[in-house]
Order: sequence, then structure tokens, then C-alpha cells
Amino acid sequence: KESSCTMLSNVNKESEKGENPGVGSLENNISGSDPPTLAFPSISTSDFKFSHEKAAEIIVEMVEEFMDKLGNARLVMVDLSHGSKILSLVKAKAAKKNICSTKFFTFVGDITKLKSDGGLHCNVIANAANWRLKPGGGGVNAAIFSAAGPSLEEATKQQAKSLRPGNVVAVQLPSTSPLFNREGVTHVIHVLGPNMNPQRPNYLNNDYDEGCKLLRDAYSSLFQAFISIVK
Ligand code: AR6
Repeated sequence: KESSCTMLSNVNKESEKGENPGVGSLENNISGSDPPTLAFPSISTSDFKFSHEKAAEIIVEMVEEFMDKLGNARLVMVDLSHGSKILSLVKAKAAKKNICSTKFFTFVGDITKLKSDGGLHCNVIANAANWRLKPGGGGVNAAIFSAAGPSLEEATKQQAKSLRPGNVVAVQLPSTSPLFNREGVTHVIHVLGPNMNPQRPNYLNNDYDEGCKLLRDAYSSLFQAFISIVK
């Protein structure tokens, strides 16, 4: 029998010709007909120095676990450059496991400009946050807080003051935020991943038993929070 993934692939064939698959035209995006989409960066693998190989394994495993719960929603893993090692690893592992490429795909771009730069409308984006839920600090956290403007910090503060590794907090973006107006992002989900960088809080000292458990918890909580938002 033909799976719904195969049928979706056929519908999307035109848009899959480019390097970034699954992207509808900008016109489609503005009409609001896009499927609910979560864009997420690779949690913990840059500043937090988590093993790329182990993270890729966990990402694909958790994506696979949530496939059946997505309905028409999609998961998109994003990184800044075509040379991204983590993106390549995940792409290869997902292909090997035959994960439906219209429900999960990788995308190269700035997570704060997915619609305006890349023509990909993602109504929810994830942030690789710090435990204080503070702006700055570099990486994707600094980029998201900066692009969203001060209203994200305000709205975040009202939800939570801090985060423990493996946990998430979902924040609805105020309609005054440029990320809402320009990119059509309605929610930011802050995720605190496990930290393998001795210079950062909650350092795990290379304990990958605990680290992998926390990274699984982080993605599981992230995908669950996304599903709760779009349901
Ligand atoms: N768009 C898409 N992906 C990005 C962007 C962007 N604008 N910027 C970075 N990435 P990191 P972590 C990718 O270091 O390892 C912060 O200081 C990047 O290439 O942001 O979880 C926080 O405050 C990488 O693949 O997050 C925390 O203290 C991924 O995003 C700490 O870093 C995550 O890299 C969290 O460290």
C-alpha cells in the first residue's frame, strides 16, 4: 500500500528540486495554508560541546518516535551552513531509517529568517537556551532573542525563571515581536540541553550516560510541547 509519506512526496515534488526540500512558495506561506512546522537547531552540539555522532543518533531516534504523533505537522532541523557536520550526520541516519522526508527534513538557514530568507514558514521555533533563560551568550540563543526583540524576554520571564537540563518551556510570542510579524513565528520553545563544556554551568564531565539521557529528554519534551501547541 502507498504510504501517506509517498503521496505527500508526490505532491511536493516540485518544491523538492532545490537544495532545501519541502519548501512551499512564499505565496503559499502567506496564505496560511502551511502545515504546522517546528524548526529546531541541534541542541548542545556547539557551545555545549556534546558529541555530534551521539547527538545525531538521538535526534533521529526521537524524530522516529514522534513521526506517528505528528499528523500533518512537520519537523525541520536547521543549521547555518551547508558544511554543518551535525546536519549531514542526521540527514544520512534519517535516510537510512527511511524516515518520511516530507514530515522530517534538514534545512540550511538562519532560524530567525526562515520565511523571509528561505521561503520556509515555521510557526514554532526551538531555542538552544541557557539555564537562566537569558538573552545573549552567543549561538542560536543570542540570535533568537535579538531577532524577537525585548517582548520575548518579557514573555519568557512570565513563564519561568530558569530551566533544568533536559527540560523545555514554550513561550507564545507577543504580536509586537518582529519574529511574529516578519516570520510568522507564534511560539518559541526554549530547550536546555546537556552541557559538556567545562566553562558552562551543569557541566557533565563527559558523563555520556547522563548526557544522552538528558538529550533524549530534551528532544522528547520539545516535540511533545510542539504537538501540544499545534493540536
Ligand atoms: N540559525 C540556525 N542555527 C544556528 C544559529 C542560527 N541563527 N546560530 C547557531 N546555530 P549553540 P548549544 C546552530 O552553541 O551548543 C548559548 O550561548 C549552531 O551551528 O547555539 O546548545 C546559550 O546561551 C549549532 O548547530 O547551542 C547556551 O549557554 C546549534 O545552533 C549555550 O550557547 C546550537 O549551537 C547552548 O549551547
